Amino acid sequence: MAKSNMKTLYSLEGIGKIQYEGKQSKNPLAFQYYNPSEVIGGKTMKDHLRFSVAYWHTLTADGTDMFGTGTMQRAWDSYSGMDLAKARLEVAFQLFDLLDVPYFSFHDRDIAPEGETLQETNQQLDIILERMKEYMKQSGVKLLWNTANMFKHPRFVHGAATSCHADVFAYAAAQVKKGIETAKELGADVFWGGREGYDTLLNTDMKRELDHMASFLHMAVDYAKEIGYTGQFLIEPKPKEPTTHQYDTDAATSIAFLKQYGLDTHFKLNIEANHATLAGHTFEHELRVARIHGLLGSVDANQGNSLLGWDTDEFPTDLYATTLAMYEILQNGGLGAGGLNFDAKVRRASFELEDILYAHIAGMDAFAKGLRVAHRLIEDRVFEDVIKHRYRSFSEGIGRDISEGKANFHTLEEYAMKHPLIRNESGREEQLKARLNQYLLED
Ligand code: XLS
Ligand code: NI
Ligand code: NI
Repeated sequence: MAKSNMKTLYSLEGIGKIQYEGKQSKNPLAFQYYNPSEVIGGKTMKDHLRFSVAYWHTLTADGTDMFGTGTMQRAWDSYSGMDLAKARLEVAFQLFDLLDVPYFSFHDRDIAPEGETLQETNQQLDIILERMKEYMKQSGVKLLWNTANMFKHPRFVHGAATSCHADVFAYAAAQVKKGIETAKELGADVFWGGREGYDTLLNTDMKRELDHMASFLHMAVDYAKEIGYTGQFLIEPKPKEPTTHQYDTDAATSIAFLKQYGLDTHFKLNIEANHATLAGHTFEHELRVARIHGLLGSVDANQGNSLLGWDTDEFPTDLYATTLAMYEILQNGGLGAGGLNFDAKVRRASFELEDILYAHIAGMDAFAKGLRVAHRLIEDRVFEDVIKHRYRSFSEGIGRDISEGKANFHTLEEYAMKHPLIRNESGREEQLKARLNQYLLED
């Protein structure tokens, strides 16, 4: 593909590929912890972490917030329409190259503008997808997942698959059909509920909406089968925002929904850190819930702001969170076809182009550090041994009977009567947190 003079235009001139320089480095355009080729536990860091750039935050978003207009200084914004879409695509692959990330993700509407009709929208999308395929081939960068934006346009005011209007359901189906075709061509597919929830029960038939959502997802599974798409479908839990109550509130709720409707063999979860905390859980809790059900598919790597009550989608820099997240991911045996997708945006006041690089470097280093620490914690069985010891009463006597399903209320009552003295032991929470700190600081 012909290169334009956009490199200069985008002011990335002079910035070379970001290199690993080690933790003593003071160079803000270098990695201190992320050393892609370094092998940890038999796998390179690059293969463990499978980083992905989120197109919508990094190439498309302009810094608009509830009170103010865009602030981002993006030279490519001088274009409009399809020219803008093409310019963003070009700069996207320059960024992927500089950061050496192996994956990216997008919503259909971030990469190409909507036309007057669905036909025109699809045509515009195809033009960009064709080019994207070319760039992907040249660079080796792959698509982690694509998804349908079914929340921005006013037609989705009442939701998409859970809209009260059948025409919207049909439109959404057409959009996801195209998304599955795209995924078959380029990558995986993810469903984020968008506006799948309700604002007030006074006008809502909850049972019907849940049934509709399930039948929508079954149709997606059927269509995938029909066209021979074998990638992974993902559901991304989120508790609120934009609707007051989202149906995919958290991992446990999403799993119950998938099981209730016989969808759990077709879908896994894409766990997002900021959605976890919005739901009143820790990131590691949501990962654990998904993991123990065998449904951890992929991760949206970001963080929230505990002082703000909304989805701030900040770049992840909290080392406790990245360490405990990597702990879950390693215990899961990795993310399979999933990855760590930076569903994160630079702050509105970080409006210069370089900030995109600093932000990704910060996130990549935070997860690289988390990986190193989590790997050592697991190798040294720091928590495993404590946990094993803590539950030891279930490996002998009455405890073993309970574990092996040999106990019943009669035998347990008899036992309880005979053993009136119960001796509990300390949970040692503070001591364990100090151990975690020690590992974090040592590495
Ligand atoms: C928004 C979601 C969104 C999904 C993809 O809160 O996190 O960005 O990841 O639609
Ligand atoms: Ni997300
Ligand atoms: Ni989010």
